Amino acid sequence: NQVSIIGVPFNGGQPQKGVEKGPLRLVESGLAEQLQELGWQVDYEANEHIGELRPASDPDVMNLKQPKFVSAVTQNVAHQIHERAKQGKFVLTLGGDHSVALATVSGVFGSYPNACLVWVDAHADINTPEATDSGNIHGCPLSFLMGLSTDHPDFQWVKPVLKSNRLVYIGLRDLDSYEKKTIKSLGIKAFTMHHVDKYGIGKVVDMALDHVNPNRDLPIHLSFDVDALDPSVAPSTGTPVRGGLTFREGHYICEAIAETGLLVAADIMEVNPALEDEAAVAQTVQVGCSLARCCLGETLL
Ligand code: DIR
Ligand code: MN
Ligand code: MN
Ligand code: MN
Repeated sequence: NQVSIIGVPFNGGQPQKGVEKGPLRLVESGLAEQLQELGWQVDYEANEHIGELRPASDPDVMNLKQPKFVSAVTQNVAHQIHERAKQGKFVLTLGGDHSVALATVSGVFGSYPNACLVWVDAHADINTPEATDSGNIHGCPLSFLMGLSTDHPDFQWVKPVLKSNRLVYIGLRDLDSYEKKTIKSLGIKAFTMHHVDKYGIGKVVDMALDHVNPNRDLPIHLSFDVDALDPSVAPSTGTPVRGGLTFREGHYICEAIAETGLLVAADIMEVNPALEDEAAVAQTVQVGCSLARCCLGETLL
């Protein structure tokens, strides 16, 4: 079994520096070796030069900040991911900010058009270029991938690969009003932290998979923003929100999805080694690595 680690050292989807250092920190802490230990053949693309795709001029378009830079990087990485997935490799993408999901979902669904997407995040990341308050594209990738934002000139390459019944959220607790309206009007299944409290994580993951993958026969892509975890578990991230998933709840999601045997791609996003002290960074990096290992079967017997 082969896994391609795709590092995407990119921060252009949000304003804080440092998230571009996430992938290298995860790899330097031994992730590739850990996956080899689990029996995987590992290759690694660091994408050290994607910063060179930054255009000389990149003014806001509609409300979006740095649209040309985000578009160029994500289109480039989407092709890499598409190629790896087409070869039957498990694609493990390390962010970078969550705008990089434009690349991961485009690449994975290009190879697996019938896949479903489990989005684990404090945020819904479904703002449109008109609706976004922040203008940060890491809050918008799902609107492009679902075809809700078709008129932005810089993102014409993004195909509406994702249907509303193939997306499920877990961990939400910080939504913009436009995002709430969209989730409701499209009938997107969303398990907020309220549902995790009410039902427990075991039942939530069962219900989530029952919704997007009722016969357990479709490929699964997991996109995990580490800010879904409580800030006491993953402190070094750009937009922490209190009241998040515990260490075990986060890991349980990865384990239970790995256990289906249907997981074909996973994203570990928004680890920012420039935020908080070195102990917090080390803790966040460790958690990122262990989530990735769980996705690749570490805790399966
Ligand atoms: C907010 C925050 N909804 C935005 N989004 C974040 O900027 O659109 N996503 N932090 O990860
Ligand atoms: Mn392609
Ligand atoms: Mn996110
Ligand atoms: Mn988030």
